Amino acid sequence: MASSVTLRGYRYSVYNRIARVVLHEKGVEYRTEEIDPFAANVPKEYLKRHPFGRVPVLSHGKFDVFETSAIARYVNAAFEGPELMPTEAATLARVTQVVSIIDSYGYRPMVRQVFSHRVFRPAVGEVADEAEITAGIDASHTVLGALNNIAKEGRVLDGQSFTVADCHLAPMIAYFVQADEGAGALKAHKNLADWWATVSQRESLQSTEPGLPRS
Ligand SMILES: N[C@@H](CCC(=O)N[C@@H](CS)C(=O)NCC(=O)O)C(=O)O
Repeated sequence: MASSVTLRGYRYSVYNRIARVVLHEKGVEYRTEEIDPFAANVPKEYLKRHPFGRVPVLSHGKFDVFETSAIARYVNAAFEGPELMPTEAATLARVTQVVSIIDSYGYRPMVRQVFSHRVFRPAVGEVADEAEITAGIDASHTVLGALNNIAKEGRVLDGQSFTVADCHLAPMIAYFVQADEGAGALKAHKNLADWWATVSQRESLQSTEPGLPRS
C-alpha cells in the first residue's frame, strides 16, 4: 500500500533534511515530492500548502503542516517509535531553546553564508563571496558558544539522549562543517564537537545525506 505520508521539499534544503531525520528516527515510511523553492516558478498548487513558498511541507492523509519544528513535533506525536520530545520541564525548555537558537541566529550565517558560499555555490559553478563567509563565521561563534553551554550542561546534546533538538541541529552542523572554516570553528567548542562526532554517525543522518549538485 502507498504511504499516506508525503514530504514536499527540496533535496538540498537543510530544513527538508531535518524533517527526513525525524521521519527516519520514527521509522515512518514516506514518499517525497521535489519542490525547488528557489526556482522562478514555484507551482501554485504548492503555494496553497505553503503560502510563504518555503520548504518543506508534510502531508499525512489530508492533513498538511509547514514549519519544520511543527512537522517534527507532529511526526513525533502522530507515530509510534522512539519518543523525541522530553516531558521534564527543564529538558523540554532546552530542546525548544536549541531549535530556536539555530533557527533564529544560526541558519542564516552558518548555512546561507558559510555553507552556501564556500561549498554549494562553487559546486554549481557560482562565485563565492568571501565577505559573506567571513561574516557568517563571525556570527557563528556566539551561536556555537550558546549551544556548547547547553551541551556542557548535559540535559540535551549529550550524545546519549536523542531528541527533536538533535534532529534539528544536526543537519545544520552537517552543512556548516563541510566548509573548512566551519569545521575549524566547531573544534573550538569541545562539548558540541563531541556531540557532533557521535550524532553524525547515526543511521538517520547517514541515510539522509543529500550530497552536492554537479555543475
Ligand atoms: N521557517 C521555515 C524555514 C524553511 C526554509 O527557510 N527553507 C528554505 C530552504 S532550506 C527555503 O525554502 N528557502 C526558500 C527561500 O528562502 O526563498 C521552517 O521551519 O520550515
